[in-house]
Amino acid sequence: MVVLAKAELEQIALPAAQPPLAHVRAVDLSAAPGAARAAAARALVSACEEQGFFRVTGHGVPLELVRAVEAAAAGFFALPQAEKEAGAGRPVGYASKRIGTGGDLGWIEYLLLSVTSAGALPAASFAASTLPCAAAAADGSRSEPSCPLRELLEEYAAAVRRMACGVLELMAEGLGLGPADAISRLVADADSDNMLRVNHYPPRPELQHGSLLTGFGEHTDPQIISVLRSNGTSGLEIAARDGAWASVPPDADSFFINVGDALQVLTNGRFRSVKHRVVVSSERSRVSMIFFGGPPPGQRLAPLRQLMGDGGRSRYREFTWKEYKSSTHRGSRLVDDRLCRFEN
Ligand code: GA4
Repeated sequence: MVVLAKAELEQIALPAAQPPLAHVRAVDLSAAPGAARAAAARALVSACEEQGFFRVTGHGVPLELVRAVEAAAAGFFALPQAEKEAGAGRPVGYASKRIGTGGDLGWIEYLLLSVTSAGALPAASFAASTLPCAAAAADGSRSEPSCPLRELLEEYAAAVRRMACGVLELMAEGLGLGPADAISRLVADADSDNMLRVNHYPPRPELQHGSLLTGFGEHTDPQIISVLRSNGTSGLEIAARDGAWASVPPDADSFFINVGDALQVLTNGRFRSVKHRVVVSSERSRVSMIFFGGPPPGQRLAPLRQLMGDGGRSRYREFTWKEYKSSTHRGSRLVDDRLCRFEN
């Protein structure tokens, strides 16, 4: 349950609903090699240039798996608060209403988890009873009992990571990069810093001040790519390059892809990370799951040489992912422009 004081509710009240996004580009990941795949690769590149955002169809992630994870996650969020809080942790674990360390609040509770290379979530990501069924293993005397939510999240993370790599391979093709894994290897590496976030936005409370609430405030994702899925409930909004906000129509079958800051750097600003936020206006709970594909901590980030052109100038100074990540987590507010500190 998310409980906010009146002053906190006022802080996250939003004035108005935004118009629906006129067109969300769709990219078919299952397009057959040849002309259809080349067209999909071009559509992907245009979408990244224009909006930093698109949806993928033909993604190969079984929808039964997705629905099973969503149902298990809803079961977790329905647990008594004390049980969920027992697994509270920073930066990974369960948390409610507080996002990051800069004082951001939202009408949200969530699980934030690290994903290991095989797509599995290490036990270390789950403080003893973060997940309902992990508690039984806390005495260490027995082998861990089966935990449906953990198992489903592992399976889901593995499937979505594979899909994210497929998207990045198609992207490399569209950008004319060789080798095919020029970008995807950064997310597929054994040390890649991938994360999974499961968000629960409870239905909007009765409000005296304004009728909308911020679920997750405006920000860009620091990673290379984010793969987002929600349970067919509205709330996601993205900002166009001119700053106008639009709501993304819910889609229960596709996955949405966000360009992150690190991809903006790799493409020397050709792709721009998309500003987005979540607004809570619905009578229905929204559950969303986001896979964040980040590079290994020591990975140097700089524009890919093949995208610089002759005599091209890098818009960013070189830095490591570890450097960027620690600068983004050090008390920064969601809304902050974090990349500007790394511009040349
Ligand atoms: C946004 C993307 C991911 O959810 C996240 C978030 C992180 C957090 O929740 O701790 C951050 C946010 C995100 C960007 C700026 C900093 C860090 C909260 C915040 C204020 C896990 C991430 O990597 O960056």
